[in-house]
Amino acid sequence: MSLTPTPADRFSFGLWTIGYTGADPFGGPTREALDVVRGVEKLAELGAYGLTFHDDDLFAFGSSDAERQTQIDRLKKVLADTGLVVPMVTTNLFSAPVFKDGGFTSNDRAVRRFALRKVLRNIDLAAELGAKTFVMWGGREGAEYDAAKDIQAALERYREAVNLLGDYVTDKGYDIRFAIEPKPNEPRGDILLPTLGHAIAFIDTLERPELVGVNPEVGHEQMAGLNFTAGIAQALYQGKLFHIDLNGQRGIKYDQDLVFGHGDLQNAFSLVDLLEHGGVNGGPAYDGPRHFDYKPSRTEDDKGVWESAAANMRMYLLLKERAQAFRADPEVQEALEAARVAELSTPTLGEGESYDDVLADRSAYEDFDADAYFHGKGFGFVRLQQLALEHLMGARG
Ligand code: ASC
Ligand code: MN
Ligand code: MN
Ligand code: MN
Repeated sequence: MSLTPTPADRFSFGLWTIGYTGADPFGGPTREALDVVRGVEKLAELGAYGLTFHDDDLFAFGSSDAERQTQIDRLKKVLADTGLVVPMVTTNLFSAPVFKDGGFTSNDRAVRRFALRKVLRNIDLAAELGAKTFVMWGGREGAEYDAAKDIQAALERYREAVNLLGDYVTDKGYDIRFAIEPKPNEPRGDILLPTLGHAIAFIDTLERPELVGVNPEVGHEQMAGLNFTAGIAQALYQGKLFHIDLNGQRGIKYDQDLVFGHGDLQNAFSLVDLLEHGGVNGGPAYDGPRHFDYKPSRTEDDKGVWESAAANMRMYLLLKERAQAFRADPEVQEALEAARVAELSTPTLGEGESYDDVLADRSAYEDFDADAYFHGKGFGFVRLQQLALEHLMGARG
């Protein structure tokens, strides 16, 4: 397997990631602003296939129509010159001061209407550029104080907004689906739809649920102490993994946006295994872009920015290589068998069985000796985990 990224790997990057200048809440920028043309050229050189962006990454908030168009034209030209594509577009409803209490769910109705217009305009641009996914990260949709936000009303306004956007793309005939990106907190004290589970439940309440899925970010779920791979498995199972944000995070703290694999490496390994191979028992794999939403650390210079961009792709490919070796190892297959991992796909009920049959089955209860059942036998999960980690460490095959 080649460790050199090519467009066939479908790696994409946010313009805000490679363009991050290092500004944080405690200090200003440590690097120069990045021009979109140079950004696309560098990504193409490194073997990426796609660029994604927020409207405000490409043309500053408040740009005139002419300034906006100039930037769109410059982007289109460099895309044509390099062959890069724009698989996803998203809207910035969090940086401008007007969004300080949110966009779709600001307590202020005029702000909500402005947010809708900003998003509708950006959907037209997404369609024009051929993007198939439109991400909505509601970073400011939340609150610090319980009394300050009626969460039920906020969810209703969120619903109203997403329903309207669904009507819009349907009426316009755009081939675009939406992906909600959950995050538990930061920049708000608490953010609406804090985890992918909350988002999937919310999507069920929409008028066109088939148009809406999730865009989970590694670090965002891990900030809530959750197992990202397990969450992704549920999103795949429910047909809702429309897009993904890969990066690294080390535990429950501020959103680190490290290079993919530079946080919880074990979870990154199981994630790549799942994305590439699907469930062990045949559950779906992921076929969308491998999108990186990381921040080149503030300590890095321009050279370090591109080294870190390349590191994301290399980490993914290395993990993919290790996951393939793990799956191909006969000892792993034997350990999986011993751990009865495949047995979980055997239905608990027999063909056509009802609760009456289960109730009539004495072997299931009356004659089932729960105390003696395992006779001191374990599942051997630790052996399996050791084999996984040895593959991850390159100690086998
Ligand atoms: C996004 C997205 C995020 C945020 C963040 C902005 O579109 O996926 O996680 O915006 O990267 O800094
Ligand atoms: Mn993040
Ligand atoms: Mn993200
Ligand atoms: Mn982010």
